[in-house]
Amino acid sequence: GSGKFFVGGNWKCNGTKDSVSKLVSELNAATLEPDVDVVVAPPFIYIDQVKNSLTDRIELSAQNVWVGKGGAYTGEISAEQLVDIGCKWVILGHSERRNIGENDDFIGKKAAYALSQNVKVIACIGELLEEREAGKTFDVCFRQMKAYADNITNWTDVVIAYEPVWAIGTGKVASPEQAQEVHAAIRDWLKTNVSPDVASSIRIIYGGSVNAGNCADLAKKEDIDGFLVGGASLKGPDFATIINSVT
Ligand code: G2H
Repeated sequence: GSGKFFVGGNWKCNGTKDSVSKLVSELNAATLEPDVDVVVAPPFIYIDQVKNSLTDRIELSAQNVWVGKGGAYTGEISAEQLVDIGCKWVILGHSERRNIGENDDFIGKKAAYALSQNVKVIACIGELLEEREAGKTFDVCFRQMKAYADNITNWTDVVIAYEPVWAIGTGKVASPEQAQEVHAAIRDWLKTNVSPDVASSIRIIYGGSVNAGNCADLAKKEDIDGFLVGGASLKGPDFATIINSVT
């Protein structure tokens, strides 16, 4: 793989002040491999609580961000506000947001603006089941990659998350071979369409039903540089097992 292993916990729209406090305690108590970048993404409303109680060993991510500078945008949160509270990352292009109307171009613009404010980006891509069955997996992933590439000039602060939609929250994890095949194709696409340097240095992480039991085999694959974890990131010990699956 490329660079340091990267594991993100996407808490999605889950939690209460109490459950968040319990999860933070579990994470603070866990022994984590030093050579792994670890990020958790709580719902916006709990980011500040987590930031103020979680070990600095783990960085904070948002699950979404506004496309430009803040202002009269009811219900939105700006990149400047993420910076203000010490939130260093944002997940963009998740299928659960594409599914409610965010398109490639809007996501690309969000990535560009976040990066301009020094908010790092976990850029998600991935095909639907019917797209995979129609043999369009690479077409879809490359189209989504192109929208990022049309907007991103500096890839240093970008991690790509390949999340096949059929594997998200379904318990149907991609096989290590299925994931590896797409990761290698994405890296190859970057080599041709962005640069060999970016292709070899960028982290490409896998997401979709990763758990404490299936992470080790996935982590062995050459082009899998980490994970974006949903359900299993809500359990401290399981999330720690996934983080420690690198070795
Ligand atoms: C995919 C993943 C985290 P889960 O969405 O982004 O969720 O691990 O629950 O499939």
